[in-house]
Amino acid sequence: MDTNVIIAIVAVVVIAAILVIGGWWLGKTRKNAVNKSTEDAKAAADARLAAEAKSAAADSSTVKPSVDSNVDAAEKAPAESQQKSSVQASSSETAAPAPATETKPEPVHETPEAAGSRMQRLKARLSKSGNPFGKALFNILAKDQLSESDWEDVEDTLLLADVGAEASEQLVEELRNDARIAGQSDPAEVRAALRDKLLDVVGRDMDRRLNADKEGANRPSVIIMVGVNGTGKTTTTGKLARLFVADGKKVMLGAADTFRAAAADQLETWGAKVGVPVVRSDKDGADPASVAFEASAKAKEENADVLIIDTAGRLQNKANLMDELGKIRRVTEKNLPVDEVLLVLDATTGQNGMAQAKVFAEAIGITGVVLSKLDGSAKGGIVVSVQKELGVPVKLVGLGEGPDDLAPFDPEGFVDGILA
Ligand SMILES: Nc1nc2c(ncn2[C@@H]2O[C@H](COP(=O)(O)OP(=O)(O)O)[C@@H](O)[C@H]2O)c(=O)[nH]1
Ligand SMILES: [Mg+2]
Repeated sequence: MDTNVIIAIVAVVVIAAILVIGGWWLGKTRKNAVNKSTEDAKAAADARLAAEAKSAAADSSTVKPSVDSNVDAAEKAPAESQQKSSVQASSSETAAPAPATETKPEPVHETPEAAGSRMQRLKARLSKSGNPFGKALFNILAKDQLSESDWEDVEDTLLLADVGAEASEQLVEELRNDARIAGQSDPAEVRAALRDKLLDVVGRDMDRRLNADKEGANRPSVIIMVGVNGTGKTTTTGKLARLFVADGKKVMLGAADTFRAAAADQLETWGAKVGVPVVRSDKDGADPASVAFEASAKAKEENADVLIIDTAGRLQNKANLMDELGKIRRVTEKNLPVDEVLLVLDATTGQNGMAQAKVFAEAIGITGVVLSKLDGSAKGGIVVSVQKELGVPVKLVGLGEGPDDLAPFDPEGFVDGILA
């Protein structure tokens, strides 16, 4: 064989060997590098998961951190995370002595807003809502020269706001004769004159206290709520219970609207929030008078300060109504005297609502009016007409659907609200 050929073969073999060995060595180092970076990444991930688990344990001893990381973290740092959760658990035990899982927790009752600040809110809400008849009156009266047609506008504004024909005429007459308005034309004086006259017509000196709040009231003092379906009786019963609770009184409710179990449920929800018991029947269509009887017996036995009985308003005619309400009243009076019958009237229904209200007033005899939904009404003048026509004061006003949106009616707050 030629020497050159031999040298070439050897060279090829040597190069091949170098390539094989080099490749093996390179592969090995790369694998090492990959392994190392995998391990680094794993270590970093473990550390992160452990940290997450720790902070989750710090946030809450009962809520679990996300499922997978929980397993890893428990492996990585079991002692630490367990220690942390047991500290959390014990500290939460000291904060709330009844653990949710073992004994039934005491329900946390809401603290209703006291009566005082509610009227302030009424004022603010009236001035914001579409109840602008006071403002409209002021804008007309503050003009320099009042023509006949301006005075007609004043009267129309009053009628539109449901002040009622008789009261509107009287008010216009008095405004025309007031020197502060006729004599022109300091706006502050015009406003003061209008405020005075409106206060007179709304009735600044009526006794608007609930009978239950008067000295020498019966104890338990019984209130029956009546009114057309949908006016807000049940809602008002719930809100009124809160007002009494805010005043430190022991309250009980009777669900004598037995047309649907849902009505009693609605009342129970209100009662539960402030810890007031509700006497009810579970049967749809049960005798409302028997619920009233049981409720009054229970209120007497448990020495409640106030019992409020919610009734239904779904009655076809006056005879029907007199029958049912009369019976509720009679059976209640076997246990306790009835101190108050409150008629709930929806302010947004205006004169239509008034006609129905009169039927209720005749059927049972009322001692006061709750004007509900005054927040959504431009007809605030109904305060004036309802008092004139039914002969009883507006005692409370509903200002919205919120639990504390019921306030004792305060004529000054009301007049300032509609003039603002
Ligand atoms: N905006 C407003 N809604 C009210 C007021 N009072 C009651 N409502 C709403 O009127 C509806 C009927 O109330 P409800 O108490 O069931 O009437 P009931 O049939 O007379 O018992 C409900 O949607 C209440 O939230 C109020 O003062 N303002
Ligand atoms: Mg109801």
